[in-house]
Amino acid sequence: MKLTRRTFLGSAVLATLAPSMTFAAAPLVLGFSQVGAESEWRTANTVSIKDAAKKDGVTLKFADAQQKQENQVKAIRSFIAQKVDVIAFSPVVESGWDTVLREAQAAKIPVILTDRAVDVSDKSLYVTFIGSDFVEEGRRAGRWLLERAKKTPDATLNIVELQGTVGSAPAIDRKKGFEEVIASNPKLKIIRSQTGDFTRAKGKEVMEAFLKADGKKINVLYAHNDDMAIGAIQAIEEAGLKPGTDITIISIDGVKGAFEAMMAGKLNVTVECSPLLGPQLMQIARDVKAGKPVAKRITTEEGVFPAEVAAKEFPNRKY
Ligand code: GYE
Repeated sequence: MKLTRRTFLGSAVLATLAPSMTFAAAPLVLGFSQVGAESEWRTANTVSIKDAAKKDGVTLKFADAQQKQENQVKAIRSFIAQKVDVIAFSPVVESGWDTVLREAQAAKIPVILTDRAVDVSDKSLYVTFIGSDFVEEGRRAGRWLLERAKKTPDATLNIVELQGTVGSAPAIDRKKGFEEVIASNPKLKIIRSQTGDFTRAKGKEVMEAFLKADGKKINVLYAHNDDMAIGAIQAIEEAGLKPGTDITIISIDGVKGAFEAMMAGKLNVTVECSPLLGPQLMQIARDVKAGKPVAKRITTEEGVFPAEVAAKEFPNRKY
């Protein structure tokens, strides 16, 4: 009797366990090292990744590097030690990744780059790079200015530039694309260029220094992201000038704050850069885990939004 009962119970337990053991695959474990929380763009990017992981049942191990490469290297090493299925990260700067990426490769953990690129000679160190074409964003900013300059063909336009984080892919590429395009008009001159580290506080601080040095000579501000432009707008107002009128302002990202500034007449144009990479990242991570081939480069589709369309577009903005 006892035996039979045990056997019966045992098989009942087995019967309930068996389907889950056989059919439900273990959730994918994804280690993600984020740059930091330096901008509105970054906050939206983090939300997109966390939401997509939740929705897809992916176990996300999320680490914020506070804009420091050494923290990202530590996070990647800890993901390797934890034997996650896939590692993804948004590299704060382009160079200096070879060693840690080789460690991930030796541990047979695939690496996905999101948002920013790395500069490594061995491209097999990562499976794919999902993100924007930053050189093209810089060109779009430059093309908008070329058009605008046609209104004042005889005037020299003195440009000040607020660069993103030194050594980061978006700072290098947005500078390059912009310079490439404006080179066709010798009246467009970059008179000062300095980093504002992609933050409002630094954008304001550096713009104050630009204004102190050149004041009314400045005709155009090109900021590598909206947050720095918003910080600079404050500096311009505090200096008694009208942002968007006395100084034409061009920036990149297309966050809500930029649309609000455009609607207030203080920002002239924003070039879109989408932070909503979460759903795509989860899909690719699953494909990679399943051994499916993935494209080496997945480029985000983006537009340009001048102030004239800001009010109409604002309700459609998702970040
Ligand atoms: O433009 C900026 C952020 O890497 C594309 O980083 C991203 C940039 C974005 O801090 O706002």
